[in-house]
Amino acid sequence: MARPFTTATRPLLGGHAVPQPTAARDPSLKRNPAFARLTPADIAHFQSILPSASAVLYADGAAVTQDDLLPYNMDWMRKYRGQSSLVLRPSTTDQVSKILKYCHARGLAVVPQGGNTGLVGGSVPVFDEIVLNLANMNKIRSFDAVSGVITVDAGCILEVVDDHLRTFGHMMPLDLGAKGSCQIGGNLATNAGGLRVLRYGSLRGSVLGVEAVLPNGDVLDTLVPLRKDNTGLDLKQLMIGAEGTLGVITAASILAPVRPNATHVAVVAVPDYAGVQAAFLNARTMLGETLSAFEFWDSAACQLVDEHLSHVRHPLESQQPGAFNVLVETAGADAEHNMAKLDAYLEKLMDEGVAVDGAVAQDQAQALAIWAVREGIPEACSKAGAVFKYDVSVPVPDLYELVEATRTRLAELKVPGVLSVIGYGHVGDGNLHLNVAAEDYTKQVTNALEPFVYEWVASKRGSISAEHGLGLMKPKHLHYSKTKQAIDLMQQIKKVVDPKGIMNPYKYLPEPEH
Ligand code: FAD
Ligand code: 2HG
Ligand code: ZN
Repeated sequence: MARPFTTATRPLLGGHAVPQPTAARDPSLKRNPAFARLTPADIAHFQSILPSASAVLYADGAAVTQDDLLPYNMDWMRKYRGQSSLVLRPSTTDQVSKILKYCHARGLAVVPQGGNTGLVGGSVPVFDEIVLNLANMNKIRSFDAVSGVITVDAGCILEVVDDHLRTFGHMMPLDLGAKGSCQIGGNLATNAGGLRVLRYGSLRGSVLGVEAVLPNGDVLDTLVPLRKDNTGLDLKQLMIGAEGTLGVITAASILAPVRPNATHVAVVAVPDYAGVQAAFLNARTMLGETLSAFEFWDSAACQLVDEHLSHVRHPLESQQPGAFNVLVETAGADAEHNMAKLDAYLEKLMDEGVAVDGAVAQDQAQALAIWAVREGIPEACSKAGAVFKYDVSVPVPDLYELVEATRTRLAELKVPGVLSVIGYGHVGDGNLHLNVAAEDYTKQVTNALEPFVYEWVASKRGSISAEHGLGLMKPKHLHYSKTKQAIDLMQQIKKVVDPKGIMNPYKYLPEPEH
């Protein structure tokens, strides 16, 4: 089922003002003096590796200005802004290899960048790091219908790959609201979760092989299309979820499941969070193997969608304050069987008073309209204001408590400028998105939320990053989810793979203690 992409394609300079550079707003960030600064000889060298004029964007103030590079320096949320004056856009693995070999020798820092839809500040520079943008590496290398394995360049857009697979009756095992902009390399680098984890599991399990360029320019080729391979450490897993700190992913082989030919979508209104849990429990038992997505959002999220997305209409008229909506999707081979199951499920929810309202999509257009509400929430929220995003894993029964506790805290502290606190997400995976929309990214709001949110999550033994990663936002909070031993080991691995620390610096891990 194709879903409309409405979110990450908004015009970059519409809406809120361009933020101050990240480093100007956070004086604790210091440029690493060990990194070299760009010289005219560097630019000439990069031009010799990338002969196409549009592949080397250097802000010399004449042909290319710093403003021209804003889309590469600023993130989707308009929260983080770097000050790079050089963007490189290679088309081949060999070019990436030559670029990194040179950067390694010179001590030039590099930020790999995919679709720049990341939500933790990982995809843009902090200071003057070179942006290595993968958009020109966009070839689908092969698809084998027998094994279902697709091999693609890292810069392929997720939706393009999914559409390609559709023609063979297959699909990507992952889907997210940013599918029209995010790239496979970015998906792997963040180990993206999204809307299909409930059915197809973590992306880690679907990736059979990765081709990556290491920080010294060596190419690590693990692109084998094998489902089973127990020959030593599984090095591709090091690259998945490393957020560009251990190298640049240039290609991947992914197991693409057969696309189910019958998909049904329903939206149900429940009066409280207990209702969300009851609906989920019933979905698991009654829908069994046909259940393919289970998402939820609160009435405050509904309100933001109503207010800010004129093209999206909620299918359920009555949206009581304090109530919740759940989206249930089933997918399988037998349309009649699946529909009968979904009908029985919805009937039970209504009979038992779990649900107070509901609608089942009668056709593809209606199914897309229901998904548009869910997928439109991040965009609606960002139109409301500056958004503080927390992406956490906690046991399902405790999940919504965090939203309530956050509302209470912000009200008690009388924090100025807070516009809305909303909760939504992949409840079937125990993954909550807590979004706080505010007038601006102020210290007062940040200090009210952090470390409060992280402490709350740690008290439940949850994760402070369920699916978005760590980026620039979370390294100093990593200890809430990982032990000292685990962080030490990660730092040691980083040192071995990237001894000069040129790959995506200032991010992902805290600075090692000396
Ligand atoms: P970027 O944002 O460009 O980069 C993300 C990180 O990966 C950076 O650290 C970057 O350095 C690194 N990177 C990028 N490409 C490479 C590469 N080739 N090699 C090495 N490192 C690389 N995320 C979810 O998990 N689930 C969701 O449901 C979800 N929904 C979203 C909805 C919206 C509207 C938006 C804006 C974002 C959403 N995201 C979601 C977050 C984001 O889209 C994902 O994290 C996505 O996987 C990032 O891909 P990208 O190509 O945009 O990567
Ligand atoms: C989603 O599930 C994404 O919609 C984005 O992961 C969540 O913006 C967010 O907080
Ligand atoms: Zn999500």
